Amino acid sequence: NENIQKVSEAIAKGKRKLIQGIVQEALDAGCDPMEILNTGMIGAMDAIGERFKTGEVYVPEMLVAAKAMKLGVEVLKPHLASGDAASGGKVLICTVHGDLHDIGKNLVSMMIESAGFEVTDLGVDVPKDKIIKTLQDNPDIELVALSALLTTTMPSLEETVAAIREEDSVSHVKILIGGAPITADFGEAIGADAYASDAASAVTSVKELIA
Ligand code: B1M
Repeated sequence: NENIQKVSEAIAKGKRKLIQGIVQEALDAGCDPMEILNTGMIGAMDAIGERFKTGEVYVPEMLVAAKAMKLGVEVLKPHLASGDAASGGKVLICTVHGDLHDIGKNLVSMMIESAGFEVTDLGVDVPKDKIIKTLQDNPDIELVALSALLTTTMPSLEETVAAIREEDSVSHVKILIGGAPITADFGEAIGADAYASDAASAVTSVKELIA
């Protein structure tokens, strides 16, 4: 599809001024919002990640692509909301300590929120102590959603889960984890309640765990 292709190119080239118009055009042409997101945007991010790995592009290129994607998601957001609002349980979300990647976390947050849950987002690079303090200050939070995008921050994710489990006042809170290097096996090994591979399955997991 030509419109999706255009979205993909605009993300890959970091066209911050053009991306919103291009996404709107794709929507106007009748493209499925999930396809624009998955094929157009996430596909382009995967491609830029590959080019980074092979040394064809550097961190600044990843950064402008990320900025373009964020702008594009703003246009997509109202179209991604799922209709069936759920219980309204409370969820805490963040990217773990040492990790600055937030696009996936933001998508997960957005989808959980639009499914009817109340989401508190602590942002990126969040130390475990801050997570525990927030859970203690907000005893009605039923689930914490942790994102990690780097193999080097998987230990940080593991430490965060362990710290939550070891602190009696918050150990009952359900834990959902995800992010590109994370697997279901890893989740099981570190004692998380669930693993989700993408934003849509994160919503399914949250519903199963606390709705
Ligand atoms: Co970075 N980066 N990055 N980066 N970056 C990756 C992750 C990498 C795979 C690229 C590569 O080499 N191919 C690689 C990691 C390699 C590894 O660990 N094995 C990498 C690296 C190495 C780095 C640096 C170390 C580079 C450097 O400085 N030398 C550095 C680390 C900084 C840090 O965090 N301390 C770094 C920096 C950056 C930028 C800041 C420039 C930028 C991030 C900007 C931002 O987020 N605001 C960036 C980007 C953009 C990427 C890539 C290209 C794209 C990430 C992205 O946004 N994808 C990425 C390559 C790639 O992912 N293919 C890469 C789109 C997003 C929607 O997908 O986040 O996977 P994702 O989220 C998905 C799922 O994973 C899942 O749902 C989402 C939707 O489907 N999901 C969850 C995510 N969280 C979830 C939580 C859940 C459930 C599901 O429940 C709680």
